[in-house]
Amino acid sequence: MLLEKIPKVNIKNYIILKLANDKLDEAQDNLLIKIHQREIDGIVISDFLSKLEIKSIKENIKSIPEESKFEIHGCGGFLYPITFNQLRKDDNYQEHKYRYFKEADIFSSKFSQNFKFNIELKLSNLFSKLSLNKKVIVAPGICSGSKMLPVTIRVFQPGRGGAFPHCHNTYDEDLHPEFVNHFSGLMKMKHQLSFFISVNKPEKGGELTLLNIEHRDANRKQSDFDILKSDGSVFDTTIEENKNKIQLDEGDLIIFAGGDIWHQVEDIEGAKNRVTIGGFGTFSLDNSIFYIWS
Ligand SMILES: O=C(O)CCC(=O)C(=O)O
Ligand SMILES: [Fe+2]
Repeated sequence: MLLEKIPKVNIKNYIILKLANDKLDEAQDNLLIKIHQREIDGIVISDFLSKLEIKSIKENIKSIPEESKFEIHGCGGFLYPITFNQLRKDDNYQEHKYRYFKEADIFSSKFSQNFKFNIELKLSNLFSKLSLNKKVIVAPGICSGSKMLPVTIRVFQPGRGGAFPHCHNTYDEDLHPEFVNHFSGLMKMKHQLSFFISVNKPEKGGELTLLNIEHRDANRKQSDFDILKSDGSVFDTTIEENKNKIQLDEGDLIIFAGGDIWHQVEDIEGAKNRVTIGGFGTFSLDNSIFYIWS
């Protein structure tokens, strides 16, 4: 199918294509490369997970042990397991690294089996289709023989502020050099893609907002909500004109240029939590593999 023929999500400043999961074979294009090279900005795959698969994840989330929940600063929610974002160059690095790989083992061997379907396999098949049959591999871990997590579960509570603005191209400044070296020897860390599936849709709010600003124009923040542009001015992330909001239905997956585009999660309203499951992906240095991790 020609790119121009694929329907788009209706937002102002970015091109996000929308494809139904059962129409994927018609796309016949390396859409992941097109996002990576920014010919397009993202894709929504509607009904990527069935109602039954969503139900099974929701059930499973209830059995997450309290001590394995990793609290997210600022939004009152938690992650399961701990994510690679916590492998930072701070005093907690060794502790977080130990916890990450221990939990990654448990997640792969026990927790994700309880889903009653293989989420890793489903994602690999999807990303392979979207890249004209590239090999899709969960990135190897830092310790020999270990593997990164393929996905993490993110639970955000209503009225706690969503997720602060960020873009993932800035991560090599925050992550521990051991980890940055490991990853940058394998893959193109800059311009990495983000993906997630909506598992529990909030009653209102909780949209993914793509801000009208990219890493090339601003590579750091001034405060939780303010992004400092390279020209010294401040980009206001709270005004509506600066936002492109995307709301997913349960079972839909989005993949977007989260390395380049500054983005945030809007505050959640109503009684329901916002639950997503997702990770990150990029090409190997020689472009032969699409690596995923979380
Ligand atoms: O809603 C989510 O799961 C995370 C959104 C995000 O910041 C990302 O996918 O990079
Ligand atoms: Fe993100």
